[in-house]
Amino acid sequence: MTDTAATPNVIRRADYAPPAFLIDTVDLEFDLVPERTIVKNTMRVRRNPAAAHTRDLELMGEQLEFVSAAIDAKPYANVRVHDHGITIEDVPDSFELTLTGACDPAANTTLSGLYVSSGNFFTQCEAEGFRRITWFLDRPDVMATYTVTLRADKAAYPVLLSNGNLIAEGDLPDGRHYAKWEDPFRKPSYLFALVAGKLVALEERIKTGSGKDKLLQVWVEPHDLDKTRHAMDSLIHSIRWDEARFGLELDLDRFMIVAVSDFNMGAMENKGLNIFNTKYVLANPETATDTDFANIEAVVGHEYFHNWTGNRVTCRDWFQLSLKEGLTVFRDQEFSAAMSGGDENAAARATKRIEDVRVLRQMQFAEDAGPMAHPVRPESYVEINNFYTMTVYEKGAEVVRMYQTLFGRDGFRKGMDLYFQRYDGQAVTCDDFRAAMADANGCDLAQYERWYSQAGTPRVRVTTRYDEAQKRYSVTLAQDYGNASPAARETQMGPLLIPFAIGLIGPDGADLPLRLEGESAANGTTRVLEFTEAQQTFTFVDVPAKPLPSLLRDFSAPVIVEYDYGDDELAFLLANDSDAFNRWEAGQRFATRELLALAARAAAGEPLEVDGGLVDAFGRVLNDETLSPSFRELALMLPSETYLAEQMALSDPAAVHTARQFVRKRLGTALKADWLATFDKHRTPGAYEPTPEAAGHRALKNLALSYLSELDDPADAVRLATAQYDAANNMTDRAAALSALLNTSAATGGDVASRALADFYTRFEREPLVIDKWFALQATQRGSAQRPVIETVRALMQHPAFNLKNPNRARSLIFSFCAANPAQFHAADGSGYAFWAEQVLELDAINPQVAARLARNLELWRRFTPQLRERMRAALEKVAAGVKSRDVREIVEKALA
Ligand code: B3K
Ligand code: ZN
Repeated sequence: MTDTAATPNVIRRADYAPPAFLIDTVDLEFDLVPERTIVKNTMRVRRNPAAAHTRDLELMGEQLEFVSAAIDAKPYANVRVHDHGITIEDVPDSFELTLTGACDPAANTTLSGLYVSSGNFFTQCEAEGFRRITWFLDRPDVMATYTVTLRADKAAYPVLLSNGNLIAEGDLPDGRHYAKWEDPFRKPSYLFALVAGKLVALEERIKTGSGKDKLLQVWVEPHDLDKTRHAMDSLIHSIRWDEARFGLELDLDRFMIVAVSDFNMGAMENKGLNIFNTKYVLANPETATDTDFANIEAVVGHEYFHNWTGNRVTCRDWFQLSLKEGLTVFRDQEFSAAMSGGDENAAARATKRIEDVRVLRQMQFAEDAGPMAHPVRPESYVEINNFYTMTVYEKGAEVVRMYQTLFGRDGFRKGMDLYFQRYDGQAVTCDDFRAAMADANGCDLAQYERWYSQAGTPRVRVTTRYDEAQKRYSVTLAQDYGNASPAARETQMGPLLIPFAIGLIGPDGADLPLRLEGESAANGTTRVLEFTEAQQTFTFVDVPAKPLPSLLRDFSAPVIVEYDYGDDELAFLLANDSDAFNRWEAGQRFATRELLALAARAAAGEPLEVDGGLVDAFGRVLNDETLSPSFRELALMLPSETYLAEQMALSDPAAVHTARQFVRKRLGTALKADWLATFDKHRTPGAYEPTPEAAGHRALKNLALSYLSELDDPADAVRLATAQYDAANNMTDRAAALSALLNTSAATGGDVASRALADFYTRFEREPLVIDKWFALQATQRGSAQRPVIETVRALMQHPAFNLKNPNRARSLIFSFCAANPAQFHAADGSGYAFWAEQVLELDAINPQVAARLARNLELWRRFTPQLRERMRAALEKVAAGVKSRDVREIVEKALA
């Protein structure tokens, strides 16, 4: 891949060229010392027969100190070391190259490459961290087999781990020791990993489906060993599920997970040696919430599933990132649905689907509406780490899910089987995946490519017509992108193939059998329409009475549906739709409409009043015992302030906050007796169990508590929350009680939370992940004119437990405030933006990847009210003027362009 002359920093998909050289084997020797680690790298290199001839070998390298070079074991002087790598001049066609260099892991605060955390060594190589360890063709289409020797002081680093199998270990002079690892599978450099330090493991031995013995280990610091069981169980469940659903077996004799507390993202799928943020490994009932337990299961699954989708078949270049990420997110979503009982139980499956769609709509739709909008397969980037996005992951997962919606589970499985049959051991493209799906199902998927190449969120406008005399019901679908952002608009070429699932509901609330014009008989009550034109009409016949359409059932495509439902129709769907997703959706539409109308009134300073129909509809859901508690909790939660603000022509977070609080209070007050009864009924006495059922009860009970905390008279909420806080045997209930107390304090201007807040800190002082929650709860609390949260946040920055260098801690305080407390962050005086600019610049000097994530928080600035918009622009310009890293620069320049 080459830079173009005009815009030297932009990498373009169109410029892909195969590597000039191939590297078949890599032998790495590490002498691990925190301030100066020596790396000796011996590679078998040859010219790539499929590439144009070049005289010199160019290898990438960053922040490395050159020590020596040799070709075929003889010192080699024709080398030039530069900022971005090394040039080995005039090389033979095939040779052994040895490069020795040094790096400084102790000083590496970027957490990319080799670094030290809590005195132990860890690596992070995806996407381009390997070049910070040694010089290499650090691109995913160069695949090699690796042998790794680690040498270190035995007392300080008793455990030495790398990818694959341990083939030798022993003592060395001067209190040192070594371990030698061999990974039999070819892999790209981004999957390399090593870990060294004082760690202990929970171990299990299992047999895979074909009867082979496997060793599973979860490595942590000694005091965390009591929090590893759930991660181990999640790993075993993942292995079993991938065998059963996709026929994919664990291919290595040993599979390791290691937890580290300083980590830029969630986890990393290094071959056989997954490295995880502690947040996605450590859990016991006292320290982790139900959500944490579920997230651990999902992330352990995700990284494990990468072993096939990502590692065995990898990406040709980073533009293909969604090939592995979209597919693997889809797989982890299906795994979590199965674990929650969703393979037998449609309601449990819908719960998972609702949670995933909520994330997609809140985060990915917003991304698609702003300056960072890009296709699932981006066309260009400045810094690849900025493209590990909601679009590549979550929209990418939807694009994979639609194959399954079109072909069914069996057809999807055929496509997956063909994909591995064709491409195992190779670095391939999104087109290759699509070809496997098309060929396995005997289908032409040419049009489907647009899902990979077009940015922006498609809109489907629906109009319907019932012909009483002919008993015909026609549904006309029209697709476009609405007023997409300029970044999205330039990618849009034509209509998409949209699988549009639909049902028709009769006046009695039951689904009607569906027969499309031209069919001989009715067939099912949900049909997936293949919608391929800009506009298309589908006609149902034998429709006895005017139905109500249930549109885009189970959210069958990542689009926005526009249809003019009346309030009574939404209430009817909320009460009757057989599609649990659309039941939830009807309630959300109803609430969103009401909330947006109220926000407009709040912005205009007009008095507020809530429609009685909404309160009644919510009351019916609350008391509907046929619905699972987890579904009721989701249906009764109002759309988030962030989502609502994005639906406004001009985002006005203060007005949205006023409207949403008003509705919360009204629902709390009007349904008080029901909330109290619900709270009581859904307690989970006895030992804590992280099962989906028990979690559903806790979620509904704690939602009741949160509505009660809105009441003018706080007595009930304070009594119940205090008792729950003191008696809790699990973190879900304790944190929910504390959150309710904080909310009541804000609602009443009182101070009923301080005792619990102080108790929480002392109780969990030695549990960093819980202290993260303590920071986050305060950063996201409701504020008031008298008590702006920014002041609390600034005070907490001075707390001895605050540490900007630890990403989890920075996220718990700074990101929580900037991204999850919109009403306070968007304070009219611009104080939130000034704080944001300061923190982005501070982080930029420490850890550009983390800084760039925070930098994205203002990218939708043009969509806000004029007063806020100008203050946001000023903050962005401040960052643009002081930024050092390529990561943050790309974000702010795109935002300001
Ligand atoms: N593949 C890693 C993400 C790496 C991010 C690099 N900035 C985790 C995952 O998606 O499984
Ligand atoms: Zn992934």
